[in-house]
Amino acid sequence: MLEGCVPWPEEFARRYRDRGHWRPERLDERLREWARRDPDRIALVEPERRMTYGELDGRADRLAGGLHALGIAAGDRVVVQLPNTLEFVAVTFALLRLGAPPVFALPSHRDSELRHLHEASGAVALVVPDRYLGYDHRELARRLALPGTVVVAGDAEEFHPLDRLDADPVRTDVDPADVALFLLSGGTTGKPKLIPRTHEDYGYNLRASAENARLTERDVYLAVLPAGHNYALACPGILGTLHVGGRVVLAPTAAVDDAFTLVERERVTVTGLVPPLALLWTDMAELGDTDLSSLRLVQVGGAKFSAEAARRFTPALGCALQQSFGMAEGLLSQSAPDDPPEVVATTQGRPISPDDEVRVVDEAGRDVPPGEPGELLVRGPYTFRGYYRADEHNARVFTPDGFFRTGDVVRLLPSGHLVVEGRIKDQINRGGDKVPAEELEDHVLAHPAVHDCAVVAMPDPVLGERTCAFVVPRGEPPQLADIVGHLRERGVAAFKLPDRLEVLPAFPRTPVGKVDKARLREIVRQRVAAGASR
Ligand code: OOB
Repeated sequence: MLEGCVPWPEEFARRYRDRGHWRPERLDERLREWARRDPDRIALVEPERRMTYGELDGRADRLAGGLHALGIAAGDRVVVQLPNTLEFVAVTFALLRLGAPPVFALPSHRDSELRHLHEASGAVALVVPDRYLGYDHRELARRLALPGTVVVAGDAEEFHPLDRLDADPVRTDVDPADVALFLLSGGTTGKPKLIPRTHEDYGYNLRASAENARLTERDVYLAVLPAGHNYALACPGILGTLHVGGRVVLAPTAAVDDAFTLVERERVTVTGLVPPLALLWTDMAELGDTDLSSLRLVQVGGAKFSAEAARRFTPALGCALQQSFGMAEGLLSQSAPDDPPEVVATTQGRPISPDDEVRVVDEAGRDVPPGEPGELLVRGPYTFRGYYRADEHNARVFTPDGFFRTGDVVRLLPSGHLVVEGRIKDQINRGGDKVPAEELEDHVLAHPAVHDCAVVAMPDPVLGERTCAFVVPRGEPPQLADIVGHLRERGVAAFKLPDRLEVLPAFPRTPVGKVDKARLREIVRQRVAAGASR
């Protein structure tokens, strides 16, 4: 196991292998099998390009050879920030074959996040697109001037062009028990943490969710959400679809009209959305201008999907809905095909593995009575055992017997279904985008006109939540635009920028003297409800 990663205790690993959850198979092996069996089968589709299984397999091999020639070897980490493109998939398989785990950054990440990911992972290389949505990632790489190699998909300027990385494949000996890739946590304290996922555990993740979605080689999966996010990557997502020999359509952006065009043209059968997108899809589908008849299953998750929205969804889209409550750390709870419609509308499904162990506990860590809300703790065959190089943090977020404290508040119904009620972790869930409060507070505090800062969620009809920054000013109170400008200068991703600023002379405190965030949430909730705008 890669240094800095926490393995499962031997007895658990043995159990997961004995039960057939973990298989001695690397994440890239099925691709080879499909390529041999049916090389001309289409694996990937972009609006203007297609790639067969044979081509993808060959490209991944040659790319692995090229990356190796640049000095990237087994055990090295590589930060990958690519949009939903053929290159994303080819680079991912190349790195899996090399045994050099990719660390998936989101395309919306900027200087602050990329620098952190690079440092925290000790990466030896960075892979970026030339430009994406009008933003020049080469300039970003230039500004960051990180140690190591920079590879660019497209016009590489002074960097290494991805399309020229083409060399004979190298033989590597990757152990399926080892780390395959790193996902990012939504983050609560400080900077986002890295989540190691092994070939065995992640392979089970994608197989079990593919089974739950009844995914077959006839399915066409549309990747709308970022490819490097767990949801679109492997729940069952891109990797799950390729595992069963299906076809993956890569949407260049999340724009609804573009996605609808792709659904109609490519006869898409399955996709995954966050709730704000699901609302837009519902509205657009009700207009009836596009032929969506190929869709059989749409997953919605990443943030709470209300029961009302869920009830409208199926008639509008004419296909089944699957609620998905998941996390990069592991646990995945999804509606099953045989769940009655009301259960699908009102719950976030059931954990997908019979060996997922869930507990719901009160503040003292005691199990609450069945059906009562409490914090969800989880342990299981695809739930990680520790963040990368984070012993102190791990000691806090795991129980001594290895349950991960999710920070989510849920109810566990007698049927085994979970209902997400809220969260105790200090994070804003902005329509599926996770904004870690403390990280943002640290950035805001660096503004000269800010004496103190507390970031909380405020209700929003579309995104579910938006971000409100409360500040205690130092002298003349700052405006929202000042704070946003300051955050942009510091290279903070756009989805983390506060939507609203509230200025207070002092913060309310809890009896022990901590900032009373519950009170702040209440203040902004009332002000939003009263229509007060600032
Ligand atoms: C997914 O993964 P992450 O890592 O971006 O975020 C995980 C967190 C959860 O701990 C929970 O707080 C929230 O996102 N969440 C939901 C939810 N799905 C995720 N909260 C309420 N209802 C839901 N359905 O977001 C993710 C990963 C795999 C599949 C689906 C979502």
